[in-house]
Amino acid sequence: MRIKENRKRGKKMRVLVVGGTGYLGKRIVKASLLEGHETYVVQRPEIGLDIEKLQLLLSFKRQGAILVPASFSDIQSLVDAVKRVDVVISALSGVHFRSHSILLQLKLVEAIQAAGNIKRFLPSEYGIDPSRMGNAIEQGRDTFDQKMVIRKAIEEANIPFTYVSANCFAGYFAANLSQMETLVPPTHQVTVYGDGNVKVIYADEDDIARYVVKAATDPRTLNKTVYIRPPQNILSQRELIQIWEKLSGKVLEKISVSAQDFLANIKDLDEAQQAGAGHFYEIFFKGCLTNFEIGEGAEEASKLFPEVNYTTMDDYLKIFL
Ligand code: NDP
Ligand code: GO6
Repeated sequence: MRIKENRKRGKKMRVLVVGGTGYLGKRIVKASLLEGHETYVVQRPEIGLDIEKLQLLLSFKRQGAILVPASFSDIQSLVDAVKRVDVVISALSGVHFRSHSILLQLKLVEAIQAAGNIKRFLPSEYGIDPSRMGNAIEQGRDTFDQKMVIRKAIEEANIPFTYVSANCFAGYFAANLSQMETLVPPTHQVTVYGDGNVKVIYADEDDIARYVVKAATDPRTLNKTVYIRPPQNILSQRELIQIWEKLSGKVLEKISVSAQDFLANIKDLDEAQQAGAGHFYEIFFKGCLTNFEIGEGAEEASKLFPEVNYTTMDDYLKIFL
């Protein structure tokens, strides 16, 4: 029903999701179907015997998505896929933790340029705004540098774009009260970064996906950056901890770590964790998510799309009770 209503509003677009079986990508596919867009999802032959990915793709198909065979080792297959749609949303993997995506994304940009028909491209960003990270510490810098390489390729090819800065995914940063190397709330002690009063921004991944799809098809976001800053989710780490303490009825022991000690401890971590720690440092000590105003050439998602009833961290954390 909802899908039909949206179609009647006449905003129907053909949307291709690349990386559609990934952590964020699957949510983008669902959000696109919910918006009533004709939703295309890349099906890579390389998934081979990955039955979970295949089953997910088939469930998308059952919900009305169109599966498009394409491979990053066959640029023509990407061009053919891109030619079938108006909008391309990339949700390819980030650099650390999983697999290296910069070369893949550059191939995608090349295919979009060759196809010449795309009205909007969203590269896989969805985090810290890489254009503001010129002074980031060495650990984790790659993430930003590589995303800037992709931006440059997009802009040089004159491809219409939207960049989405989604801030902290709740699953990686809120569920754990912003603790590293765990994804669930701590039960006794919590590490507090510095004084714990630096403002950060958390967002539920399903909400992020909805904002992404809306931004991808909205004329107001053409060639702009969209920041996802839901007002109630702009919180300090201490405020987040307080929300959990109130919900759980238990007070946690707070152990404060200074910037100096945090940096010193990074050196003992493996490479992926070092990158993660570098990101935590920029977010929780340097305040990179909130130390600027959204100015000219940018928009804020919850203002643009007030119809999205975003999840507050109070509601988000209830699942862990
Ligand atoms: P995933 O690691 O889940 O990967 C997404 C997709 O990338 C996969 O499903 C796959 O597509 C594709 N992919 C991975 N490796 C290859 C390969 N070798 N060849 C072809 N395709 C490949 O990504 P995430 O959802 O975790 O990340 C998406 C974006 O979100 C990234 O830009 C990341 O930086 C950002 N992010 C931001 C966070 C935040 O807190 N702000 C947290 C986590 C990520 P297929 O579906 O075709 O198999
Ligand atoms: C998420 C993480 C969580 C790392 C971004 C190590 C790009 C971004 C907010 O993949 O490294 O424990 O902006 O021990 O622009 C990872 C990365 C978070 C998850 C950050 C990310 C955030 C990527 C960890 C950990 C929970």
